Amino acid sequence: MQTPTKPCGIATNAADILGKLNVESELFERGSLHSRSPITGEVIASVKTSDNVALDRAIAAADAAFRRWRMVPPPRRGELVRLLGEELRAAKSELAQLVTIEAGKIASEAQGEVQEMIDICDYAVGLSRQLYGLTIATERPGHRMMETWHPLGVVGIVTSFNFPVAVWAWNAAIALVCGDALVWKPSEKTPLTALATQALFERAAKRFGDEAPKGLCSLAIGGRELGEALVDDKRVPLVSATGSTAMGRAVGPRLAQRFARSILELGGNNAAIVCPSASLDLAVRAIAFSAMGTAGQRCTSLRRLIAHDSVYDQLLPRLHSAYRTVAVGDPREGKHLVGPLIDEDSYRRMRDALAEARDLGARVTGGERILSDRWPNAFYARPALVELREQAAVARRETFAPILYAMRYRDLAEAVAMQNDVSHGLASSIFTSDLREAERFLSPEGSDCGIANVNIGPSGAEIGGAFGGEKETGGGREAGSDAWKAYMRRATNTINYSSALPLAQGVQFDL
Ligand code: UN1
Repeated sequence: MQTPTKPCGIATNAADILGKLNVESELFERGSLHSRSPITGEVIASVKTSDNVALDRAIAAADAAFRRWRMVPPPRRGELVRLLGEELRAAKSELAQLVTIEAGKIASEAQGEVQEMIDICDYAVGLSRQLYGLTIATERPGHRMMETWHPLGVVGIVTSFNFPVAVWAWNAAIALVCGDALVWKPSEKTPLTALATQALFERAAKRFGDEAPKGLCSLAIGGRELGEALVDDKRVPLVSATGSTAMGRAVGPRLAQRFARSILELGGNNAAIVCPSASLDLAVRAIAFSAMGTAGQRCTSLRRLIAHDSVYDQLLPRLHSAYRTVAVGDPREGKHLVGPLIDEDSYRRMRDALAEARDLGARVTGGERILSDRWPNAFYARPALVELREQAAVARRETFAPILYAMRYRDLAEAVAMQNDVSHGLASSIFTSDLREAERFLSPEGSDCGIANVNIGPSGAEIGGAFGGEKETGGGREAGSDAWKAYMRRATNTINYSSALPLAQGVQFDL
């Protein structure tokens, strides 16, 4: 294993940023988890991991913190999140640089990720005054019935490398105003951004004062076993986990076994349908961003293009030209729109999928590895466009890389059936100027995904809506709308203000 001997430019930069954010250097200099930058493939830090004893302590502290935090009035809890938002605004540029260094995102997307954290904090501050329940009509005279939402407990948050900090924020900002405490296990591939985010939270908590109990939010850095210990801990009533479907398949039943709740945000195999009336100028731009952006490493990335027979031959040449010319390279350089894949495994999976498509006789362009002479341990690939005659197994599987499978359709029902004929159900889109087609796509017989868009691509959702998907995407919802309800428990209260005791359903029980 390569260890950081002499600091190179990028390592120094990561260390500088962590230093500025007051992360103690011993946390990232002498540990056993080697964080690599996908930009160069080199080790940039050696992070201290938590063992099960440390995790146990963190959960116990969070549980104790929860017992105090749940009694702090929600708008006061919102104030802590408002301060977190301020810290994030002040450190936006540094945290975004760290996202670039550790996850390989281009600067604009890394800043967008931090902006998403700020947005959810703002949203959660407003939400802290809107955690309402209903007042419900009762059949009994002199009675009132209502529901109350109470804090739930310690929430375990498991995040993935591709949105190393925003996904934490979607969960943390909402859970905190809901009165919960948190223990966060970030991806092993992105511990530095997690350390930085934790430091920003601690700054906010310090400014907030003693009302924020110690241990309210903590970080557990480690691998799969640590994640399993978090998932199995009875003191954790909810785990929100983002990652692969395989991970969700392991985590879901373990949580169900102990009747804990889960919010699962797993993979996606997202499609775009391009109809005869679509604006192709708009479609080309939207497809390029959602299929090539973030090097195809969003769970919402566009992976399948289903274009009408009458537009396919106009659309494909324009996409080929975009794929040929898109600038791939060091994400720190502003001219590049596509950065590296996260690691070698990811590149191998991309290469294998393309080989499988070639074996089927598909026309494959792109997909070559580049810049390996400059950075032998980094994995940059040209985005690949694959023209398929039919929706083969390779296209029905999620490969977390910039591969777009293009296929033709003749009528909309066929296109919608193709779009839905995959195991995932996260995001989808249709490009059309025909109102009937758009509405059919959004109707109950249309897209079966949690996100269905018209004239925009499937990726790049705002935080105001509930985010998540159906089928093997896991069914969880995070961020806006009423996703907050998953972080609280509901009590139905019936209050008798009369002096009689009428029983519901007309039951008589006279002593
Ligand atoms: C993810 O890839 O895990 O909708 C989240 C989007 C982003 C979030 C993606 N706002 O593309």
